[in-house]
Amino acid sequence: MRGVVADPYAMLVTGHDGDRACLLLDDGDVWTYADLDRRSDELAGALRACGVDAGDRVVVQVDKSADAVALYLACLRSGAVHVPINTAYTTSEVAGLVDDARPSLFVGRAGAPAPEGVRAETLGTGGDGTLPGFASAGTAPVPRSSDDWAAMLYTSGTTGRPKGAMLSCGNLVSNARALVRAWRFEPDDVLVHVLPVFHVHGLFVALHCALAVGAAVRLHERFDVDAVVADLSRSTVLMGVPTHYHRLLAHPDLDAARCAGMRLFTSGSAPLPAHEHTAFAARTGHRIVERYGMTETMILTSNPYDGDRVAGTVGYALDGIELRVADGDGAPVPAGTSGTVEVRGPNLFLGYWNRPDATAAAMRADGFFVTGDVGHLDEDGRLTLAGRASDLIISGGYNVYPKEIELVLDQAPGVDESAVIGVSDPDLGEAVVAVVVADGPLDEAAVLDACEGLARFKRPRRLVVVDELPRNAMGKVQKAVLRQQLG
Ligand code: MLC
Ligand code: AMP
Repeated sequence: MRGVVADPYAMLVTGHDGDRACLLLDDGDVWTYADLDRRSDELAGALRACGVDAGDRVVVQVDKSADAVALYLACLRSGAVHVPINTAYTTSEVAGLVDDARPSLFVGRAGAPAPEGVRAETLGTGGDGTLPGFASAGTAPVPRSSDDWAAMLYTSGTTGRPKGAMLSCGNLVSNARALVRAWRFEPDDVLVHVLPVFHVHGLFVALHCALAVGAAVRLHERFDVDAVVADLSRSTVLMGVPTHYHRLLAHPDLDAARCAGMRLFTSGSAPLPAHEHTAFAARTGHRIVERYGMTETMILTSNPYDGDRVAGTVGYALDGIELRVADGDGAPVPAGTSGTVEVRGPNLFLGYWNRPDATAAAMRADGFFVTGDVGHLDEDGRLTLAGRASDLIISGGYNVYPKEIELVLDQAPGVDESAVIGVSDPDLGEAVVAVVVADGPLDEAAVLDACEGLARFKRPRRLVVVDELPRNAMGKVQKAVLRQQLG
């Protein structure tokens, strides 16, 4: 693939008629494709003025806005590496990521504390940012090929230490093309965009599918269920996590008439409960297309656009992606047998930043990546996921790594040891619960205070004190037992 032209910026922006509507904003403002190109050009000029060269990393922690989209595109345009991070991360979490990424520039929110040791600017929502603006920078887009590094998204492992997954221009372009084909995107589509733009789902899957065909995006700055229901009658596509569908189903105005112009609802990032799939179909007449993806691999499988959309399954491998379910040695297991999902194709990331050990540990000799997800294939290649090899918690579509929280809890006053698990939650899918063994009198408020350095979505919703943690013969904490007891 080396040297093959793969230009995400051209695919997303300049490949379309500049007069077409591109971003439809909450305040009624409309950005055309020409507007988006102009603003991305200005921001590319600003990046250059801040000393950012091609290949440099730009860590971005900004609120969702049209400018945030343009800043991502400015990175693509100037050959810089876009490193978006969760807006919920605390100062200490941001410092850790900046330390790891070693960016040339950090772009944060106006008024938010800046990390140390790096040039820091802000992107304002109303022209109040410090990132220098240029009327027209006239920066020619840097030519890109498929192996060029485009973006880095942080994801953790069982150690709880975040790793930067390096994604290439080829990853972005090939996955967008495969999804556009699979989901039949057309220029007349109008996508309701409710996802954050710091994860694969909102940034690449949702945004790319629409922009790759010159369609329009209704950019919701946050998920407001009333605003989303109102938009359904003037849009064609919605992509969400299961929590979004759970909240839509609780809305009294969700019905088939309102969804008459919609042609596609997709769900992913976490398992969609089969009963919600059924309830949504009964209410709206639409069967949600559930798909499966991962930061390191982009989207891997999808239920079919035509054909059976089976609740509780994640469908078939996308065009060009090889998928197998294998045993512990990477040998494929027969259909119907459970194993680990492994994948190979143009969607596969470049590796973990500065972590050749972690990259090697996740790869088979024949180039397959071991996802860590457990499932089985049917005779006809349809994948059903059954769980994960690791004890990763997915809460509202955000990944929470128990180890990271356990390390904090173990330092809290009065805590001897801890185990963090996800318990079933109707809204979030899984909610974070901390199980602790005390080594003296335990002040629960003090224990929760010790978690202040963690983003709020990671903090335990419940604290359970036990005399001892259940362990197997090897001494390993049996989280499945805890989940069963507390779920
Ligand atoms: C917010 N809160 C959460 C939470 N999101 N708590 C647990 N889990 C979550 N996911 C908490 C906040 O800390 C706050 O708590 C309170 O809820 C209200 O915050 P909010 O910002 O107003 O929440 P809300 O808008 O309701 O957010 C819920 C949500 C959001 C579902 C809209 O979590 C979301 O956008 N999730 C999508 C995640 C996503 O894009 N995942 C894709 C990963 S990519 P407090 O204590 O302050 O009151 C990937 C690959 C693939 O996995 O396949 O797609
Ligand atoms: P992330 O590391 O944030 O990219 O999260 C990827 C993980 O989300 C995958 O490894 C799966 O465990 C999970 N995931 C994504 N889509 C689905 C889905 N449709 N059903 C079940 N799990 C999913």
